[in-house]
Amino acid sequence: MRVGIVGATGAVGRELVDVLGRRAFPVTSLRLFASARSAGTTVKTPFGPTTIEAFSDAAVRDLDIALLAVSGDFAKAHAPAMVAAGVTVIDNSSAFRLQDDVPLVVPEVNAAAIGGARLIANPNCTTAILVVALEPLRQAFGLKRVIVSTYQAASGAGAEGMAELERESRRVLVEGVKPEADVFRWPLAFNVIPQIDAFQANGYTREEMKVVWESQKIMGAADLPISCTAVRIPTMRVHAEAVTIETERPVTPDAAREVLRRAAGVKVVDDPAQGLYPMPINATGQDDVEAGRIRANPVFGDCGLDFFLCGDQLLKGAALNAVQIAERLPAVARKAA
Ligand code: 2RA
Repeated sequence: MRVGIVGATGAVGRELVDVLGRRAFPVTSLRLFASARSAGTTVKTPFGPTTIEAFSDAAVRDLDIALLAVSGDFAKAHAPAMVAAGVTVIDNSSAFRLQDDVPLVVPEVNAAAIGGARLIANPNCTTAILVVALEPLRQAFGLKRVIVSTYQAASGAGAEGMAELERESRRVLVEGVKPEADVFRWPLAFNVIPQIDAFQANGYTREEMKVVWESQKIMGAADLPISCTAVRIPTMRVHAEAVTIETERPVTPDAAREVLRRAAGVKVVDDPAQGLYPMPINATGQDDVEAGRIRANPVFGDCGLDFFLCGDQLLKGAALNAVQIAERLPAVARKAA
């Protein structure tokens, strides 16, 4: 397949190159697109040295698959022309996620939604990490309600967010100076910020509402009540999520553990006596979402469960999920068969 990555120099773009390589995606040619500022630079890739090209609508017309790691506005402006030119587009932005005729896909949950679509949306990182664990529990026990609190890493704001956390930490520790924020609204080093994206009229942030709307769409559970509190914390690239569910049928921690052990994309790490539970330090660079601290929630009687998730925001939350979608495209799946 002739594959292109648009936004190739960002944190997700770079990760896409790696993921395509290590999953041996059937690439006949890989082209990397970025702004004119980065064009001309040659970078090493698993498919050989590749020179970054300036993006233009004409330049991407010959691709079979375009993986977009760009802003929503950029995706809205350019994805339709790519699709019209015959390119299959997998878009990492929020531009098309809630559009009825665009599948929003986490392959472990709703791969069938891809069908013959030529524009497929990759979910928000927080959503992807959540539903990969939530859907198997929903299938096994039913879900009545979901309450999530997130602990989101700097990488959610891209390479600039990661650089800002590093710079701020240095300023505090080495120079003893209170840092000033640029990418984030407030300094992130040695802080937590209970705001990710803009506030909505209902008092939730857009990030929190993305978790609600996107999870409902991916699981095909439009009426499932979900509440989310999204918080930025000073970690580098793993989002953690504390999840409480009320199930329709009784659930026990052992039964939930067994379901999650069998779930694709989930790794159960749950031996509190040994100090084993999901942590960003271990989930970094891992494809699977770690699940642990699985325990009964007494508020909901026999039907309550609490658990904790950690997932690499740049992998399952972005690049890995996008490549997993690409692997399920009919033309790619045919080649692999
Ligand atoms: C964040 N979920 O963590 C957003 C980015 N996709 O900021």
